[in-house]
Amino acid sequence: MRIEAVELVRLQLPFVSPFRTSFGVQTGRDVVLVRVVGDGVEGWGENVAGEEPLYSAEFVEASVLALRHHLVPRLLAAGDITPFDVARVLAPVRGWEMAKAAVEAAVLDAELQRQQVSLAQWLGGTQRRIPVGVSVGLHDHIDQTVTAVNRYLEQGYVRIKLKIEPGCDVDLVRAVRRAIGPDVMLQVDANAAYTLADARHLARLDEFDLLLIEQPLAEHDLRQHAQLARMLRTPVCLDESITSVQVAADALALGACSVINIKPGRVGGLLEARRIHDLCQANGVPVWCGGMLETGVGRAANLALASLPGFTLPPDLSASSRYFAHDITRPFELVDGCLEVPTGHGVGAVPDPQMLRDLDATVERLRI
Ligand code: OSB
Ligand code: MG
Repeated sequence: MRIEAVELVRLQLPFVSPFRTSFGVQTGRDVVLVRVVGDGVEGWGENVAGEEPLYSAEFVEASVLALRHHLVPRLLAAGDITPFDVARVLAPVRGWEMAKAAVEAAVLDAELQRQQVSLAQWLGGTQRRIPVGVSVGLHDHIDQTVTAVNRYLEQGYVRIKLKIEPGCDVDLVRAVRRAIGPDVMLQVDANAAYTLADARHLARLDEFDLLLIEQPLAEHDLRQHAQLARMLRTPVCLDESITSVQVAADALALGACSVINIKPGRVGGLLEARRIHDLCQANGVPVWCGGMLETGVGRAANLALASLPGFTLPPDLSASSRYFAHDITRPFELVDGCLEVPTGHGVGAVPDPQMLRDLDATVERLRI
C-alpha cells in the first residue's frame, strides 16, 4: 500500500492507581499513537515508550522527535510498501524500537483492513481466548500488596506477577505465597534492580515455587545472567535484555535465560516479535507476552501476538479496567480469567474519536 499521510496523536491517560516498579512510579501514560492513512484505509499503532528513560533508553518526548524527523519521513518516501518492508525502510535509523514498532503496527493495521483479515489470523494465531495474568506494582507495605493480589484473584486473573526490588523481595513473596496458597501461578519481576553479588539472596526465592524471575540484572549483563541462572532453581526470564531475535539467540546459547518475555515495542515490531516466538518454539523455550501498560490499541495487537501457539505462559495482558477508568478503545474485559483475541479486520481495536476529543488529544499531520 501507499502511505499518503501519517498522524502523531498524543494524549494523557491517567491510571486508576499508581504503578511502582524498581525504576520508578508511573501515574498515567503519555500516549503517542501513530495513524497511517492510504489506499482508502487507516491504521493505528501505539508507541509504548515511558515518560522517562528508566525501563529502557527510549522515552516519549524523544520518540516524537525520532518519529517526526527520521522515521515517518522515511516511511512516506518509501512509496508502495507492504508490512514486511517497514522494518527494512526504518533500519538505517539506529535504535528507537518502540517508535518503529508503532509505525509497523499502524501499517499492518491498515494493510490488514484492506485484506479484510484479522492480525491474529494473519500472524498464525491458534488461540481465541487467552488466560491472562496481572502485574502487581510495589506498595509501601506488604499487606497492601497482599490485598491487591487477593482482589485480582477474585477478579479471575490466573497468574500473579510481583514487582520486586532490593529490600522488598523475599518477605513480600513469602507473604503473598502464604496468602494465595501453593497452586496459584506466581512470578516476580526485578526490572534490572540486582547485581550478581545478590545471587545468594535471590536463591532464597527458590523455596516459593515461582514460575520465573524476570530480568534480575542489568540489560546488557547477558553473561552474568547465565552465571546467575546456574545458581538459581527459579527459571530466569529476560525482558529488557531481549531487544532483537539476534540477542534472543545469543541469550539462549549462553544459557542466560530459559524463558523469554516478548514485547513488540521492545524488539522493534510485531514481525520481529514473531521471529523470537519462532526461534523459541523451535528450541522448546516457553515465551509469554509482556505488557507496557498499553491502551486498547496496543493491547489488541499484543493479544493477537499472544495467540500464537508458542505463547504457553499467561501474558501481562490485563483488562482495560486494571489500568484505566476509560480506555480510548472499547474496553477489554476479563471473562473466566481470559481476554478474547480480537477478530475484527486489522489489529481489531480503534480509538474512539469522541474519547480522543474529550482527552484533548493533539494531532500532528505529516505528509510528503
Ligand atoms: O517490566 O514488564 C515490565 C510496565 C511498564 C514497563 C515495564 C514492565 C511493565 C509491567 C506491566 O510489568 C505489564 C502490563 O500490565 O502492561
Ligand atoms: Mg518486565
